[in-house]
Amino acid sequence: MKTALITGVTGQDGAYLAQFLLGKGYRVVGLMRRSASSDVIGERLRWLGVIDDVELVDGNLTDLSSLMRIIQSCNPDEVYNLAAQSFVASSWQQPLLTGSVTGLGAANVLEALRLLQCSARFYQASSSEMFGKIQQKMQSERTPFYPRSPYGIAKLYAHWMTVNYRESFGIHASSGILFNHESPLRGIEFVTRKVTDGVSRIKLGLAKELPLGNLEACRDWGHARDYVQAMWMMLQQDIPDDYVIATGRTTSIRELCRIAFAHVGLNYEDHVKINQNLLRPAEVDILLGDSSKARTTLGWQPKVPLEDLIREMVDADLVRHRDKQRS
Ligand code: NDP
Ligand code: GDR
Repeated sequence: MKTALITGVTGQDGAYLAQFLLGKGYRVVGLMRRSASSDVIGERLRWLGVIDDVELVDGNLTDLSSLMRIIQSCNPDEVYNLAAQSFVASSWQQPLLTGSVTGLGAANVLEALRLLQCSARFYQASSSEMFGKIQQKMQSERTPFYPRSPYGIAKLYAHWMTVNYRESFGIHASSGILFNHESPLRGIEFVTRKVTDGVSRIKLGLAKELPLGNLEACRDWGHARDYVQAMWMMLQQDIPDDYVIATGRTTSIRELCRIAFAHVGLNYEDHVKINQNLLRPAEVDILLGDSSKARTTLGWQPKVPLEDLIREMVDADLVRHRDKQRS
């Protein structure tokens, strides 16, 4: 039985990846940071029905000693580094923390593997935010980076550390440059979930308006369940490498709103209100990924179209709010 260690196991991707690896017969160890709200922190793992099957261990990405102890005791075959301060907007409010966790945190995991001479394969959760102010119409592994936020800059550091440790120390380290991926388990602060939650509250008469920022930004959105499979596929390759994971279709926030509101018979223009405070100091206007390398080499492809993803998210939020109303 293979052992996988997942940092960020309580997040959206961590939960889906844990479920996927358990399904493949892995022993899954999840690094969880201590929280005063420990009753809600495993909510996503609970939602997927896997919380009792994951071995949760106490640690923090900023604490090298905790990482070393955990790696030593669980002796993983694969390490997936998904933990991060992952909300771009917050990275301007907490730039140093974002650098410590999202950037240096990845270096801590790589250092722990190196110091312990652990031969585990390593996955780094890199991001399309590294492309930022795009230098090519479609972004691939060969597109130059131009990050536009402290988050994007921290991810770029972590990405190059992954490449560097692969080249310097022969670590089987791969970096997945994933474009936006969403699901009913997406954090409520991200725009897709904010919209689907807002739509369901408006539909149920719990709210009238939905405040949003820039409606013209475009993103390449896929389903998180499809994307965690790509992470695993990368670590099954003999040779570690970097891969863009994306759908190849880009859609505006405005169109996202139209689809989500229309699903419950509403017109977004009656409810969406622009709030200038939600605009970002520097925006990533458009992202569009070219994942042909992953499609050819890994045999990966996205399965869920955006319309189905948004409908699934709205339906899940309707159920959540109806359940809350009943209790
Ligand atoms: P989430 O924000 O849902 O999850 C982040 C996870 O990191 C949570 O489990 C969180 O724990 C944990 N974490 C935060 N700080 C620390 C810390 N100091 N020590 C240990 N754990 C910590 O992110 P996603 O699941 O959406 O994304 C997973 C990874 O992929 C992230 O690195 C993200 O930046 C990256 N990424 C995501 C994309 C997306 O579209 N979703 C696209 C490209 C990259 P807690 O529950 O305690 O907060
Ligand atoms: P992003 O995701 O920054 O792409 O990072 P987010 O959903 O936060 O923003 C996407 C776009 O929507 C615009 N927007 C708003 N965003 C939020 N959150 N709230 C709003 O009210 C709002 N109105 C408009 C934003 O300006 C932006 O253009 C996500 C994260 O998961 C990162 O961790 C990951 O690396 C990247 O995706 C790829």
